[in-house]
Amino acid sequence: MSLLAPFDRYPLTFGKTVIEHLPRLTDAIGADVEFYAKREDCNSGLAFGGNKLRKLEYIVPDAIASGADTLVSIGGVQSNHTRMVAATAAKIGMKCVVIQEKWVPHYDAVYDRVGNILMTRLMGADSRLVEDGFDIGIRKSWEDAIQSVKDAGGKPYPIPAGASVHKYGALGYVGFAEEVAEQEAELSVTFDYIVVCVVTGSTQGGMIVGFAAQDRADRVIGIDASGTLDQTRAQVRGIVDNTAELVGLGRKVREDEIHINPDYAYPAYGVPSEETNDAIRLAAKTEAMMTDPVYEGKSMQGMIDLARKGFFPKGSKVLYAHLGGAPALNGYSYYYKDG
Ligand code: 5PA
Repeated sequence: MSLLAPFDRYPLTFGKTVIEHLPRLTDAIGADVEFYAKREDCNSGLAFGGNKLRKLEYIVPDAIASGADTLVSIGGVQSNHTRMVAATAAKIGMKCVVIQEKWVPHYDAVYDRVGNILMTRLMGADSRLVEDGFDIGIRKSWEDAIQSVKDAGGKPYPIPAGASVHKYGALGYVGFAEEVAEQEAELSVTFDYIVVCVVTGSTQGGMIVGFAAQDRADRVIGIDASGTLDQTRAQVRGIVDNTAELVGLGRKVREDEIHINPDYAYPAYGVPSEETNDAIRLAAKTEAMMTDPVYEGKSMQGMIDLARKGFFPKGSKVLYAHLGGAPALNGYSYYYKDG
């Protein structure tokens, strides 16, 4: 039985996400390892979708039950998460306030006009730009936004960065693990590893709890894109413990089941390295699969590099969790003007 049976879910996605074989990327990597992608980036018709919608499906019932009229959240200028909160608010008929902090030292001329923030504004969210730098924790600017909704006579429903340190934030990705097991049976494949980008932690945290129920959480390879490893790891640990308790996993997840690789977050959160850009180009040229310079490009880079270094034993099947994020590419046009 599903660990999620006791929880309400408000559908925002199309249903099970496609698992796609990546034969040309597999050949180009040339490591005798077979690559597949689970396309969380194509999971919905709501404003280009992505991982946050799978999380928000388990948060919306609580938001509606609370009697709130405004979703309040936070992210960077090109946050995918705030785009998805704005989309959810539009879809369920609530108002939306999002704080967008200067998380990234990046100065493309139209960075605050295109991609995610453009869609966020189009969907009617009140998007407030503030100067604070990168931090995945609870921020004063977010608390001020919550207060401002109350002061105006509204009823806010707070959603933290990445929907991560929310009681129900990781349930969606517990469901991901169950879905993978069902699809493995349908497709007659077994994946030896799952590669996933990690920043605020509830995507990987949920997966760890879901795969722990199948005794293979140690096969979830998190690739850090935050550059603040200790804080991210502590946040994942907390999310795993709370979620394991919430779903009744029945045991504590061990430290060796939480795998986060810090080697690909350089030079900084939101700034791609030359190797990140090469990985983005390779996935685009071989599979027409778009990855972004903030998140998925870094996990793609990590997956390619780990494969070439022999981290995955020969013959392994590796599932890349593609979490979305491509709209941010528009904010980085200078890097890709020549492809
Ligand atoms: C994000 C997050 P977690 O935050 O759950 O660890 O997921 C990392 C991640 N891939 C991976 C994409 C495309 C993402 O958008 N994005 C944040 C945002 O504000 O968009 C929460 C940071």
